Amino acid sequence: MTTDMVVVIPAWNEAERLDTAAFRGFLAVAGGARLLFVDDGSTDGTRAVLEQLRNDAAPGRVEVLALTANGGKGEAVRAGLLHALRSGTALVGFADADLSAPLGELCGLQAELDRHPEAWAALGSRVKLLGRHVERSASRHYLGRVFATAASIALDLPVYDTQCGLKLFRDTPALRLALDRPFLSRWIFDVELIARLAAQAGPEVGNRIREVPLEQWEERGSSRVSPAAFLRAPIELWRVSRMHRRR
Ligand SMILES: Nc1nc2c(ncn2[C@@H]2O[C@H](COP(=O)(O)OP(=O)(O)OP(=O)(O)O)[C@@H](O)[C@H]2O)c(=O)[nH]1
Ligand SMILES: [Mg+2]
Repeated sequence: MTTDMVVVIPAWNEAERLDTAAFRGFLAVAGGARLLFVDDGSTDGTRAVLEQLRNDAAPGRVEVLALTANGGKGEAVRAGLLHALRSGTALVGFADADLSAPLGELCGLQAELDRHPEAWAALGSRVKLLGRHVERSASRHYLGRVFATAASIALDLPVYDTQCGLKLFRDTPALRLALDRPFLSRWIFDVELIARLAAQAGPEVGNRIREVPLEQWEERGSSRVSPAAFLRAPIELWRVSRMHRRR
């Protein structure tokens, strides 16, 4: 794996479930890749757990960005990606703190970017294929598929899984432009990010944004998406698609 990668991990009240051993294991095998945790205004012991992880790691391998107020996953990821880009890195990605997708899956995403030098982004995709280990409860799988299909129609793009929590990007002017203003929504920011990149890619979109089926994805614990956020998602999707079509 390249040494020139920063992985942003948004963390909101993750003290109980954060698998620090797994993060240490990743750092041990991942060359010089760095982890940037964004504490999204947690009110539990997340900050202390993250600072301990940082202090135990080799200098510079783990950084903690602490946001004073909870702003939602989208803004936490955006703040982290911008911070990482400012620090200078060839590749920047994000992953969920629950490690539903093990960080080793980043190898597959990086290999895809290596194979396709013209690509801006490699998006993990949770496809239940024989021989892969993609485990989600039936309800989350089917609700997720309904939303993903609606998102694909809204974007007018054959994208299979907009919401997968593992994504990797090259540092490009397109990415920087896509991150230069806040997202409209807390939970479907992935759709907005893809829309912003797609608008810049035009007919080249399939070469610029590539999806990679993950080898492994395992649902961890209960979802943090509140019922209210779930009900808001169709309205947010409509707003995003309206803005996307206007561009
Ligand atoms: N729920 C929630 N998560 C946040 C927030 N800010 C950052 N996060 C982080 O966003 C990531 C996604 O949260 P998860 O609880 O894994 O989401 P989930 O419901 O399991 O979603 P899937 O795993 O995609 O099915 C985690 O790393 C959270 O810590 C926030 O305000 N609310
Ligand atoms: Mg999760």
